[in-house]
Amino acid sequence: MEKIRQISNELRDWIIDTLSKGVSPVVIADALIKKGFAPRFAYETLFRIVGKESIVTNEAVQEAYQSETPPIGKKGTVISTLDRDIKVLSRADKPFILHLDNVLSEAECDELILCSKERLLPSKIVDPKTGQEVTAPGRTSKGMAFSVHENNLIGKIERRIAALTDFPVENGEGLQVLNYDIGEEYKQHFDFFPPSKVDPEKGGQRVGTFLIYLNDVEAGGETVFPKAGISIVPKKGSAVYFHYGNSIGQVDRMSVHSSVPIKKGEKWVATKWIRQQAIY
Ligand code: PD2
Ligand code: ZN
Repeated sequence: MEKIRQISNELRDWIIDTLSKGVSPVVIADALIKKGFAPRFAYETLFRIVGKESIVTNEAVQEAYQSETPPIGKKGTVISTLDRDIKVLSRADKPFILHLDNVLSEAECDELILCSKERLLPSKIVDPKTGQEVTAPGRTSKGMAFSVHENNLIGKIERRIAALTDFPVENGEGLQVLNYDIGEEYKQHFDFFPPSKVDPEKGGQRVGTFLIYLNDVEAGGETVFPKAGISIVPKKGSAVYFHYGNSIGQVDRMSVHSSVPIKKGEKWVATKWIRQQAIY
């Protein structure tokens, strides 16, 4: 039987995780060989990971992510914007996740829902092979996108997000509104683009996501970061900012996340994806 000579990113993450729990590299190499890996490849891969060298995976080659605290993480526990003081509820550093209260007023949440209701369509994902947007069984919500500064409300929210994150409005994609009904979800994914699909002419890679909860959900619908052990319960007007792109162009695979199925009620969120540079 042909021996395996490439590992997936998931398997590489598993190896790193297992090594960090103190399991000996020899035990892990044995496990890989039992799974059908060529022995020499299994050992070389492990030595590279232990020595923090880059290894060939079936996606892209990347050194271990060097985490950096984004500007929003250096602002203390109450962050002032032009028109609002915003309280930090909790934070994690690796991956970087900041949970914020009171980012939008109740009236702003209601107005966003009202403006987007008539424009909802089935949500799409970026196909990692083609870079094209396609519908997928892992993302069952409906959604729509506003254009940048489409109206006064959108402009006000964009300026608030820019003041909070220190990323200019021009680095932000159009604000998206998503609506999940009972059973609807967004399975585990990354928000950054597959590195080979990054367009340097259009702002480059995504580096952070600003996600605002527009309503309270009766049951389910949490945003879950399994590698951080964090689950954010939607609360009207609150938000979560997670940062996964550093200044040397690496992306943080610890930022993997999902929106779990709605059990009761419905869920509305607004998402702003932020790029390395200005998009337009
Ligand atoms: O709706 C959410 O909680 C959620 C979770 C994960 C949204 C996204 N990702 C997204 O829009 O990328
Ligand atoms: Zn996401």
